[in-house]
Amino acid sequence: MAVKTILTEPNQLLRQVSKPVNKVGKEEQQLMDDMLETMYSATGIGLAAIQIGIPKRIIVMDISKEEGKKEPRYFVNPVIKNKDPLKATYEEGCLSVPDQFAEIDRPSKCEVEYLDYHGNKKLVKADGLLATCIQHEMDHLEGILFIDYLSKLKRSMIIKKLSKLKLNTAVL
Ligand code: GNR
Ligand code: NI
Repeated sequence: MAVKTILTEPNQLLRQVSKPVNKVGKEEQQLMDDMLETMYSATGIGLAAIQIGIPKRIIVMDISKEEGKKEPRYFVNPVIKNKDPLKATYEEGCLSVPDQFAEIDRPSKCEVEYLDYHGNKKLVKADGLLATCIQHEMDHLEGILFIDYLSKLKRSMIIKKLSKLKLNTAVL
């Protein structure tokens, strides 16, 4: 297992559409292990493979609240089967958009079909934070970030801030 570098906006890789996985094998499981370790070390609750530069349709997540109790979840080739017309608002953040937060509306519930860590087909009925997080992560698979739902002005201000931050860290 290894902690990988998380890509941050602006980065064209984050805009790539990720490719479906043919088979959940050793390589994919190793990737999921690395993603989980990377996510925990960054204290995130979810991570898509593209955030560490790998354009595969793989997501890891852990939304457990209890300190020290790990509940890792793995989603390979997730597909949304059903979205509730009712929307819910959450304050979202993203490890690829550091220190920026915004309230985002998304369907409050959804059903997602996916393959688990062992390649077994699963269906989850998600609501609350799980529903929000799955949809946030599935956006990453399409090259979409939560800031894309903001006004052009808000989005460009955030991207400008992050570009400056990158320039500063590059010269340090
Ligand atoms: O750590 C994260 N927290 C979070 C909070 C609200 C809505 C979505 C998220 S996902 C984010 C980690 C991340 O960037 N995943 O792609
Ligand atoms: Ni994110």
